[in-house]
Amino acid sequence: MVSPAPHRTYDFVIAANRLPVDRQVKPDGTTTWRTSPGGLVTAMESVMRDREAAWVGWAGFPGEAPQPFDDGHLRLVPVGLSAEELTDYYEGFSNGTLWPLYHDVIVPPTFHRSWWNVYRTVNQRFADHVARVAAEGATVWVHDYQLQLVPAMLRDQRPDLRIGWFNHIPFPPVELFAQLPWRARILRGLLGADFVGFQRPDDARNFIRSCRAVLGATHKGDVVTWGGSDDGRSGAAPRSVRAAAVPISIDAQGFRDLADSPSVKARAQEIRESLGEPEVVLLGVDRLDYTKGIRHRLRAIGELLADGEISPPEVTFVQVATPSRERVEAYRTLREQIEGTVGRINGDFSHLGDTAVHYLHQSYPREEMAALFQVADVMLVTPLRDGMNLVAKEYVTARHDGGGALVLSEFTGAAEELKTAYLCNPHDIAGLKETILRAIRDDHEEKRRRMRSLRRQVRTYDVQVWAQDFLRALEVAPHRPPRSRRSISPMV
Ligand code: GDG
Repeated sequence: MVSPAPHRTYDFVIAANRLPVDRQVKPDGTTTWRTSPGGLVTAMESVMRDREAAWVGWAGFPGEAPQPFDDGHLRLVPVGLSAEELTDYYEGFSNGTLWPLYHDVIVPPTFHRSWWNVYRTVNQRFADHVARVAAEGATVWVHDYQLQLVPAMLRDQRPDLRIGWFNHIPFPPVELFAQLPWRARILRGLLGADFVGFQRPDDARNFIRSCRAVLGATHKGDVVTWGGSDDGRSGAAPRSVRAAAVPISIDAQGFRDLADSPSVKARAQEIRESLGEPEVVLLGVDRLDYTKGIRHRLRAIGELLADGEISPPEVTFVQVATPSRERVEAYRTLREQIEGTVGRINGDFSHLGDTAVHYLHQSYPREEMAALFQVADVMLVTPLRDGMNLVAKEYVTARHDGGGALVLSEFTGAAEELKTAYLCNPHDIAGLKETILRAIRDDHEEKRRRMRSLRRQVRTYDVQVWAQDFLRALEVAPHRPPRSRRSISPMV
């Protein structure tokens, strides 16, 4: 990785909270960067092939930002964040305010003016970095809820840019969004974009309704028109922004190749043996997050064990709960609750050598994930709310042998596409238990039929298609306001 001449600008710029690389510090103190494997990097590779691109993001550690550097064709531009800024902007406003508010207030969101102030400062810093590296007329793709003010902050400095924003998480109904003390500022921030993309049509509709109710914007179909400016002055030239669903997916071919490799297949066999060759392996894989419905899932499993419907060693449940946001209070409480429940279930239903619930609070390499998916006869994806849920798509892709069964919550973005999964409402514990039993007991042919259709869906609409669709939508997004149809009085 070499640092080229300064002041270069790029036709395509990505802004995301994190850079797609991790810093490695060697024993001798020197540092190198390793590309973090992930869907977003692969997706971006497919749309960056023919153009010089820059990626603006936090480097993953507090303090001064390292100098920009190149990784192949990609220019990486680190944004510096102090430890205090990380506490207020990332753990605070992003994960303590926005995350719960945008996920149906499963836990109560916390509102602190000091967090909001730092969120604004950090968003401005991201916008300034993008403004410096973007070439005249460049395309800028801003990602996710951490950077909702960036589109307008960028538009102010660089009206020449074509700006898109994609929300990886749900956008809440206006009845919930309206709780946010800074609701109007967030919407004005997003309306600096030309195109805003969401996981589900309902998210796009929620956004449009919020623009109408909170700002008094007008809309025609999926195009919102609003005539104010970021600081609330009226009289600025009206802008039109299109809001639509462009659901994210996975690198299906890459994941299939990984799952198909001899080492992953051998590892899958090894895992099955180490579990004692059960007849049925149930699996859950989630970041340890209250949105993922792990407690509801454990409740259903505990009751199925108590009812005698399932029991080890024939049936065993493996739950991987990847450590996440451990400095945020709600996550620490959740971990205690889950670990208490797993302990109780195992105390009541495990026997020496036969464990009812294998609970793993660890992070694993992707190869291990692919092997675990192949071991799972029934995959339990039961979030209370989830923007998409890539685990569901990875699971069906890993099961290229045609086996397996997917139990999927209706409250995931994935449920919009994966319609032949065993769909469930995770709040309905009786219904969830029945669905799990059906997924275990249905005949082989019925399961294969369902999995075939799920695999086809993920193979056809993969992450490369997603990225191309997003950029196409951004390219054709309107410049001029159409004649508006409906307008109502704003809330503020
Ligand atoms: C947000 C939205 C949306 C998990 N544990 C390990 C590991 N993982 C991988 C999974 C999957 C990814 O992390 C998790 O993706 P999800 O989609 O399930 O969830 P979020 O992290 O909440 O992501 C979500 C997504 O953005 C994309 O737009 O789908 O709704 O909340 O790829 O396999 N990977 C490895 N080790 C682990 O221990 N290597």
